[in-house]
Amino acid sequence: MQEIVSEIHSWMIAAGEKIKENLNKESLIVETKSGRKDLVTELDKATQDFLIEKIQAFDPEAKILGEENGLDRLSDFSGRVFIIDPIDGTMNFVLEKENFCIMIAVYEEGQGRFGFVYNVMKNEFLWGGPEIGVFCNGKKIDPPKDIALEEGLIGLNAPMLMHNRHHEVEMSERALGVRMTGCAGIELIALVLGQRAGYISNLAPWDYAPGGILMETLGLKMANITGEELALDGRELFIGGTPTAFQELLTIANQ
Ligand code: 2AM
Ligand code: CA
Ligand code: CA
Ligand code: CA
Repeated sequence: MQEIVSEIHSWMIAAGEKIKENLNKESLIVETKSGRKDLVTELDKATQDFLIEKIQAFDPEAKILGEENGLDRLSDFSGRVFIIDPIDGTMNFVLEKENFCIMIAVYEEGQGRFGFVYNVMKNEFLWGGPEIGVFCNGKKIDPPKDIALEEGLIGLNAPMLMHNRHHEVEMSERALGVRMTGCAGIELIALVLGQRAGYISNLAPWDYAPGGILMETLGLKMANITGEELALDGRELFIGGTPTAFQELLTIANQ
C-alpha cells in the first residue's frame, strides 16, 4: 500500500475503535443543527478533530473540508485537499447504533486521488482511486456489471420520494425496488459492489466525494441532477449509477 493510503486507513480504523468504545455511552451529547432531523453528536465533532490532527501531522500544508466545526466551505482546491465526513449517517448512529460510515476523500489539484468509506459496525472498508483500483477489506474488486434500472435496486432519500419533484416515483417504479439506508456512504458502497443500479439524493461534497472517487474508478457515473459535474461546493442533487441506469435516471429526472 502507498504510504498515504496506509496512513489514512490506520487513522480511520483508530477513529472507528474510538466510536465503538463510546457508542453506548448514556451521556452522549446530541444536538440539532438546521432542524430536529439534522443531528450532530460529540463523537461527530471529536472524530473530525481526531482525523484533522492526524492529517496535520502527516501533511501540514494540506487543506481540509469537513462537515463539522465550521470547516464546511473551501474555495481553493489547489494542492492537496482532504474532505472528511467523520460520521456519515448520524441519525442511524444515534438511533440504530449501526449503519454509519467514516469517510475521507483526497484531492490533488482538483482531481480525486483516493477515496475511503468505512462502514464501522459491519467492518466493511472500501478504499481506492484511479491509480490503484478499488479494494474491499484489502481484496481488489472488479467493476460492477452495467445493469439497467429495470434490473436493479435504487437508493433514494425519503424526502425526495415523498415530494416527487423529479419523477422519483417513476424512477422507483422502473427499478426492481427502492432502498433507503439513511447513509450516503452505505449507498455508494452498494453501488461500487454492484448491489444497486443507482442512487439519488441531496448531498454535500463530504457525502459524495469519497465514494464518488471509488465509483468513477470502476466506471460508474455520477453528476448533479441536470447532468453537470458535481462542483464540490455546497449541497447538490446527486444522481449516480451504472452507465446505463445513470442515463435512464437523468432522462426521467429531466423529462
Ligand atoms: P450525515 O449523517 O453525515 O449528515 C441521510 O439521508 C444521508 O444523507 C446521510 O448520509 C446524511 O449524512 C446525508 N445528508 C445529506 N444532507 C442531509 C441533510 N440535510 N439532513 C440529513 N442528512 C443529510
Ligand atoms: Ca450531518
Ligand atoms: Ca454525510
Ligand atoms: Ca456527517
